Amino acid sequence: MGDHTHERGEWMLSYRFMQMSMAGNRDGTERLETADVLRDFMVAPLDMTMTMHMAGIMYAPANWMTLMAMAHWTSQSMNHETRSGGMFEAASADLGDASLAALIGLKRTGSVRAHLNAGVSIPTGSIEEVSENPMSMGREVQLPYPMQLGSGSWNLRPGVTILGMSKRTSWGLQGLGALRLNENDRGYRQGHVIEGTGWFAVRATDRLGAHRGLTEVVRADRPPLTSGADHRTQHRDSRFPDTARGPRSGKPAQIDC
Ligand SMILES: [Cu+2]
Repeated sequence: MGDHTHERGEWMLSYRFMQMSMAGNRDGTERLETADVLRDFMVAPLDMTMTMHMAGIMYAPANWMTLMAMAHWTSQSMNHETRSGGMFEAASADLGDASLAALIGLKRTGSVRAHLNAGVSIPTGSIEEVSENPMSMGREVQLPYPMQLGSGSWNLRPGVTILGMSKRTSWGLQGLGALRLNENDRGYRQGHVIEGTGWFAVRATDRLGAHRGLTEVVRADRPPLTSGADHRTQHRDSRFPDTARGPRSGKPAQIDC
């Protein structure tokens, strides 16, 4: 997000699609069997899939400043197993938190460039997602943290991006934070996030290149909710490498005017 800037007067519309799936539970770096989780909790999460559609608009009012607005729509579902052996699925889908940012050019010429990311995210995503589960006796109850669609808080998104380019290759490094400014109206605040991303691309044609990224997210999280393993604060802390590989369009579904 916010990995490039524009020249004065340029517009860009973008659409990105992301799909993610994960499975299993860990204690620290150690893998846990579902039975291990169910020894301590009434419910164990099994796997989760998430689909995200992201739309963005960028405009540069000056060469040194690019403005950006982004919104996304998320759909996610998680399978669970209960201590008594029952299975159930929880799902949620709607808008997530929107964001606004200004990208301020620090070094705008030469083969290595840099800009600051000054952003804010707006709590447009729901934190009121509910559903029935086998223990709720027909009542709809609050879904666990990872199934909520927004943070519920206003967040600062400060960051810095460094870009390098030559004729056939380009690379970038970006550090981006999410600092949660307020406790949300359900009485919790998500953990602050620090994300580091690096990428390297070789240009095969003008439009297509290979891309490899690494993201590290550090979270310090939230208060316990109820009896499920994914409702607990300390079980949502993470620090993980997230690698993406594959062809990436140099200009992803965008219209420049
Ligand atoms: Cu752009």
